[in-house]
Amino acid sequence: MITLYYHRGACSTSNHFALEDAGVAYEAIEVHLDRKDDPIAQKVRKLNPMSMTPVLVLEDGEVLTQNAATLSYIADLVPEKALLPKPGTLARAQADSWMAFVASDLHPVIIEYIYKGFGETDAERARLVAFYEDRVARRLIVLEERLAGQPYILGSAYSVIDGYALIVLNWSVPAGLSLDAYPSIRRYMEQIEARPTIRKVREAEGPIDW
Ligand SMILES: N[C@@H](CCC(=O)N[C@@H](CS)C(=O)NCC(=O)O)C(=O)O
Repeated sequence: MITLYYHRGACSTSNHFALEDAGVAYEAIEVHLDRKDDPIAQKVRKLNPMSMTPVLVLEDGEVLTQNAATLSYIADLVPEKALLPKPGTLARAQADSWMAFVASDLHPVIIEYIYKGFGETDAERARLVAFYEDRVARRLIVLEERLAGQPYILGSAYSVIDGYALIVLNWSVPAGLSLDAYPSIRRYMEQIEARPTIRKVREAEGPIDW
């Protein structure tokens, strides 16, 4: 059985979605990495010295980290579910490109957006707000345009990339980032949140305390 160590509402929850969609046998264990003496946190820190989730422990004890790898691995366990296009195809290369967009562009800029308030003077804060507004908007406009003409990032079918994008977009709430200018993104988030597998995972993990 695969074991997932996750933090509720963090990017690791997208792996919880993927395991549920894949329908494989798994155990999902919540970890609070900020709790120094917690035995599960200590174990996860050993498994991933960067002290981050997701951490997957595979049936043979092999450890796999990094969303782009863990999500692809889970999708490829069940090719019949088409949670990603077949490896080695151009469609898969395009999917990898969108996975990288979510992991390397969208994920960090929404986290960074929180820093916009860090300036010590009004002028510095205004400069940071303009800087981070521009950085995040450049990514969100790309996603908005993509979703204006199709329901999911890869087209008409849901993929593990969408579950990851949902989690990252959810952070707009604690980041204080308004998505009002992005109606297709808002529609997309509601649509994914309503999927039975996503709802099942949300219920299993419990409410998120932003
Ligand atoms: N590049 C990593 C990023 C993982 C990541 O950002 N994990 C966050 C949760 S979303 C985390 O564990 N943060 C804890 C920390 O930074 O201390 C990946 O794709 O797996």
